[in-house]
Amino acid sequence: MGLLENIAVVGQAALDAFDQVNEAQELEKIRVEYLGAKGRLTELSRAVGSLPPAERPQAGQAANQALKAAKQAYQTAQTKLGATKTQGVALDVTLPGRRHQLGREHLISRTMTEICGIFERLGFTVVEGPEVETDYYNFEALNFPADHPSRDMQESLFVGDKLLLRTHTSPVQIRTMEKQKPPVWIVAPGKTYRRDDDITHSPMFHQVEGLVVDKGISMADLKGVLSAFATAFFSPDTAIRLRPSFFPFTEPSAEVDIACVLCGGKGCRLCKGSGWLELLGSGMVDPALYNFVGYDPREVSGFAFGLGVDRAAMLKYGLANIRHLYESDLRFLEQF
Ligand code: FA5
Repeated sequence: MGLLENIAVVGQAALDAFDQVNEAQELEKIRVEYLGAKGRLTELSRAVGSLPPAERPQAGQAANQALKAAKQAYQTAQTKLGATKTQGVALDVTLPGRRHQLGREHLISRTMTEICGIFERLGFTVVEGPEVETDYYNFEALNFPADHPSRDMQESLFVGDKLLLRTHTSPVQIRTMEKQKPPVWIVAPGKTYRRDDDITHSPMFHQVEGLVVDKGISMADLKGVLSAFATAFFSPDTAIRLRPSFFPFTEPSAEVDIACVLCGGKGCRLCKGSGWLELLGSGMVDPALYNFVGYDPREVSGFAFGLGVDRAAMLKYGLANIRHLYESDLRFLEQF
């Protein structure tokens, strides 16, 4: 067999071998056999130099072509084996599964749901109102006259002329009474906004408003309902007290305190020695409000309250700083 013929035969054998190989170690062996320093194709192309000058160009060209084709076939085989290897890993059914981490309700949402659930069991219905509110519903119809200093109690964030981010959930009282005749037993949860920012006050926070308007409602009903709430939410022996206060839309008004969750009323650092912690604002609905919604104050009476959800969560879970609730730090959130 002449050199030219030899190159053709060995070249084809190399191509076939690279085409059929299906294992990386085998591929390396074939590479060494044909393309290594002493490989069969390498030796053949080296032999071209010992041919008579007239035969060299043709044999040289054939040897180069065979080498090039074999190298290409080698690369193709390498890629094919690499891809199969990756595919094998992806399909390895013996590997342990990856566990998906389950999320959970944020502490605020959970507290809100829990609070509303307690009131629903007491016969209240849950309603909602807008977070961007008009001056009329946030203040005027709640008996805050324009330019009255009582508006200063709430650090309002205005977003337009007579349009603001609601400072409390009390506007839902008016919106509900406009739509519905007594009896009314509602709670209204939602976000509220004030220009406040310290360890117990956040610019965005949450309230649950409560409103009852019915025949013969008295302050005893207010105290009974809020006492039932406090014992269900905190613990069965939680005492409450009503402390005189002022809100333009309730008369009389009362702050409701609960016995300190840490010392039970004896006096400690948390309650600053008083034995009590402030929980919410409340009072008997001021009859002036009934004029805005067309109720007859001789027929019905009612009470209302506004509970800080963030405050309730802080008291229940012993949180020292309200900002923990809004920093999205999983190390904090995953504790609850
Ligand atoms: C009110 O907002 C009245 N609308 C409550 C009310 C409703 C009274 C119905 C009478 C009848 P006050 O401004 O006190 O009241 O806020 C109520 C509660 O919201 C506070 O006790 C406190 O728990 C919470 N709160 C107020 N401002 C903030 C704040 N910046 N960050 C977190 N909680 C707050």
